[in-house]
Amino acid sequence: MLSRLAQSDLLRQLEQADSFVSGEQLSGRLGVSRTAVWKRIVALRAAGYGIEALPSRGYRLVRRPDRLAAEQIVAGLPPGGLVGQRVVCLDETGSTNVEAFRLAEGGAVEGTVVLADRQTAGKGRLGRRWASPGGVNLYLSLVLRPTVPPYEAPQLTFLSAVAVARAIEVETGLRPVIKWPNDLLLGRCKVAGLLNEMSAETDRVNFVILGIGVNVNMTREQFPEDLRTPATSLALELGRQVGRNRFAATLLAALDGEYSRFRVDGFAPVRDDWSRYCNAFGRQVTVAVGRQTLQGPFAGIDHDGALLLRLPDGRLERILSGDVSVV
Ligand code: BT5
Repeated sequence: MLSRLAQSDLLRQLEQADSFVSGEQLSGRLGVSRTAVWKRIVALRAAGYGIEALPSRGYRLVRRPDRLAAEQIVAGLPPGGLVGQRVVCLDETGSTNVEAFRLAEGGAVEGTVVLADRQTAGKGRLGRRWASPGGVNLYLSLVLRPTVPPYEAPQLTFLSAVAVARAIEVETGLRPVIKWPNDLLLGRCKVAGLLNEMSAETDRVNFVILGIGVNVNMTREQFPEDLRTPATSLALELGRQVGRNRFAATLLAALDGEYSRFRVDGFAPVRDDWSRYCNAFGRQVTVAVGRQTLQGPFAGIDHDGALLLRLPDGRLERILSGDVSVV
């Protein structure tokens, strides 16, 4: 069995070439024999790639499979990043968060990413479900091992929200809005959700799992009927399909950029970026916190990610978790 890395090296060469690349050029660039190049071509074809081979001219990529493919995602990543050092792509799993948690407990390196084509028990927050049909969306979980105290770990939710918003903008030109703390909306409809989980001791984080679900090509009929908020997908908004592997690579690159900046400069720049995607400033919001409902103008987020709500008596209330709706 050929390694994914070997396959993605070859794929990168084929992707970068406009036309045919000779077997000799490929073997030179990859530093392997022509027989080894041929074996990789065979493996890529088995994975669904259409690769034309002409004895006089070499090889040419003519078709990419529509399935989620680790080698295609890795080939789309800038080299040297931390996020995506290991990419695990599954056809089906209960929840990528559960799978990533298991890998992290077993010592998976920081930057490990688990994706699944479909989830049979996709998790939302507070025991809610995330609709996860196959063949259309992204369900992705990233293992991070930040050296921050546990109370700062929720800051990473903001980091992932900014990365998803950025990836949507770059890949589609659409302008997403972030709703505190973990929803991404297009118009008033939810297009992505985040579920971050953590393993920690009293004073240190062992690891954080950033769980991200993006509705990429989901059709109207695939949404459950009993949604809490109206929902949409990138394809429904654009009127065309969006390549999942390419979107995943753009998202992982954005996560990598945000995380490396977070490690150097801390939360402040993340908070600034997050604020630019948030349209709730000054608007009346209600926040359901447990059984209590609070209402007031949205006054931003605090240095640690807490939502700031101006109460009728003028006090600023800090809220660490809850469900927000803009009135
Ligand atoms: C979330 O929860 O928004 C977090 C969703 C996180 C999903 C990812 S997928 C990869 C990783 N692995 C997992 O198992 N989970 C993460 P919450 O704010 O609680 O929203 C859940 C609510 O959104 C549900 O109760 C539904 O009303 C609605 N919903 C369910 N599926 C949806 C979908 N695909 N698109 C939009 N809304 C949905």
